Amino acid sequence: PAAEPAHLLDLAVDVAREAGQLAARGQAGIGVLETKSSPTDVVTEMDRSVEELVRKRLLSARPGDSVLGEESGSETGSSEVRWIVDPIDGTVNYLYGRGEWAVSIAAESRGEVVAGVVAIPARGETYTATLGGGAFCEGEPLRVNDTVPLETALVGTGFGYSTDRRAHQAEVLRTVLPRVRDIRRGGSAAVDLCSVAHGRADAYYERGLNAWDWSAAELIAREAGARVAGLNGAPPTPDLVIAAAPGLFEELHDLLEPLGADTDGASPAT
Ligand code: LIP
Repeated sequence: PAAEPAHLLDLAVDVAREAGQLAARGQAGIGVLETKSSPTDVVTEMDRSVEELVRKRLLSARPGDSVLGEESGSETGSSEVRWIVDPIDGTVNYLYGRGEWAVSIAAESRGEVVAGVVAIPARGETYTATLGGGAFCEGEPLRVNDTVPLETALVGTGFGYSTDRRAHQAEVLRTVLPRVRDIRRGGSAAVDLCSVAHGRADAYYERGLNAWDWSAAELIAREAGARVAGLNGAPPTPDLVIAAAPGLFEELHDLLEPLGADTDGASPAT
């Protein structure tokens, strides 16, 4: 099948909305659980079922495609298109009945992300972008905030799950917090990147993400005018993702680099 970004996006939007409804129904049920399973099991279960639905829908529409998903890894097809899927990004928010979680689906064609959707069911907001075609929220065009000095920037970030990583992230934050307007820890990287695209935050950085967390939202932020990169302009990697309007991006980058924000800190002396 043809791999025009607009067609891939249409499919991704339909699938993300359907998946979002399934997940939202599941979230509503978490509060009334019986003791036979713990809430975290239920989230893991839901993560799997949502990813399964997304896979099924994408591959029945486009049988030769490949899929990389957070829950079940990669499945390789014969076409030039690969889908990158995070069924529920922001699982801790999901578990606690909060609204900041998203279904994220990106379409990559010959190794380049050409379409992306981040559906946020609890807010009734769907963010979309195609490569070169701009970024939108519910059809409204998005633009990042004008560049501001770091000291007046609202900066989103997030923390990894391992305690060693967190200790160093706290060290980095000790330096960053007094230098910015304020910090937000939203709990979903995909939503955080969309917030930069939407002007609801000026910048964002996080260490320890995976491609399924950032792929769709990176395109959305970029198409809205943000720079999204790791250190020294390299493409995002699990080491570090930074996003902000040009100018502010460099200021944040230059603060983070000497702090070793792309590392877990100095290894203990031997
Ligand atoms: C989460 C990220 C969040 C990060 C968490 C976690 P998940 O993804 O979106 O920004 O701080 O450590 O990785 O696990 O909810 O899909």
